[in-house]
Parts: sequence; C-alpha cells; structure tokens
Amino acid sequence: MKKIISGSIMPAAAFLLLIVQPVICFAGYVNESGFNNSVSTAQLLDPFFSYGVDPMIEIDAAGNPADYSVSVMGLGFDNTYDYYSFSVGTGGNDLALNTWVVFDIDLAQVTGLDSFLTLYGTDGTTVLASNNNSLFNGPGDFLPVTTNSFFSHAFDTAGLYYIQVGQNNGGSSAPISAFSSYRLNISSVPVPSSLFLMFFGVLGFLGFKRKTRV
Ligand SMILES: [Ca+2]
Ligand SMILES: [Ca+2]
Ligand SMILES: [Ca+2]
Repeated sequence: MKKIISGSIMPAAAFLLLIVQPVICFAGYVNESGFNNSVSTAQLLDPFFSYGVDPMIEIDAAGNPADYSVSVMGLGFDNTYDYYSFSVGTGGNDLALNTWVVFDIDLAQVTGLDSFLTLYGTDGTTVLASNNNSLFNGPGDFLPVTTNSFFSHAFDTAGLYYIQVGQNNGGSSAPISAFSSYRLNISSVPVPSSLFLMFFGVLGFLGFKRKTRV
C-alpha cells in the first residue's frame, strides 16, 4: 500500500498542479489542447492573452512583473513535443514588434520535467532562439537551481510565430516523455513609453510637491 502511494505521488502532483494552476493564475490562461504535436497543429494562443500582473510571470532576473501575458497549462508524458503559435505585430494580440517578449517555463521541474524551449520563425522551421535552463530561479521555479527554461526575444517582422516545448536530452530538445505538467508563460510589458514617461512625470510632480510642503 505504501509503495502504491509513493509511486503515485508524482502523477498526482502533476494532475493537482494542472487543476490548481488556473485558480492561482491571474493572467489569461488556457489548457493545452493535447492535439498540438507539430507546427501544423500548433495551438493558437492569441485569444487568451490578457492584461494584468501575475506574481508568477516575471520579465527578468530581478522579478519585475509582466503586465500582458498568456499562460498555458501543459501536460507531458505522451512522448510528443507541444507546439503553440502566437502573433506579433499583427493585431492578433497586443504583442508588439521591437519589444521584449518573454518565454518562461514554471512548475515543470517540480513535476519531473527538465524543459527545453525552442522558438521558431513564421516559416515554422527557422530557429530564432532556444533555451534549456534559466540562468536564475524566478517565481514559479521553486528550486534553488532551476532546469526550467526562460529567455526573451524581440521580433522585427510581423507574423505568426511558433514555440516548441520539449524535454532536455543532453543539451538538445526531445519529445516530452516525463509524466509531468508545466506552465508556459508568454509575456511582455507593452505599455507605450509615452505612458511610462507620463507615470514617472506624475511621480516626480508628487515628489516635488511633498518636498515643497515640508
Ligand atoms: Ca520559470
Ligand atoms: Ca531545462
Ligand atoms: Ca515564472
């Protein structure tokens, strides 16, 4: 009985995370379709992007949060790659050209998956970027040394792009065989710089007022 229970902890944890994630997730989220094993059947994420800050979705090692994102709750173990597509600069969502778009895998490691991310161009074959392990332990990674993936990319051509979630196999990507779940976050901070300037301008004005009041 004891053996049965311990043997079922990892699958149970994976399923529990898959169920609980949407509840703890404040960003737009969607579950993996399960029929996304190739570029031609990639799951389109455009409709699920939303504005808002989620404590799990950081844009850098300092933990600064994104304010526009989508989260996919994915499940491993069927020995396939998972492909997702998303638009940049087309109006399909608000991801903009020449702005950092962040790709962040969370939770995978704690459920048994050593993730590997590969970003493909609009042709579905040209590799634009890839990442095995993040250089830092961000929100959602949970372990001091993470094998979860994390990288940023700025796009200069409008179109539909593809991201592949795979499993690390000696430094390259392989189909996901681990019984596991993962959360893939795609995010950015698309606030126009003029708004940032206005925000800091208001802060500066308030600071000035406070100083003059004292
Ligand atoms: Ca992560
Ligand atoms: Ca990895
Ligand atoms: Ca994260």
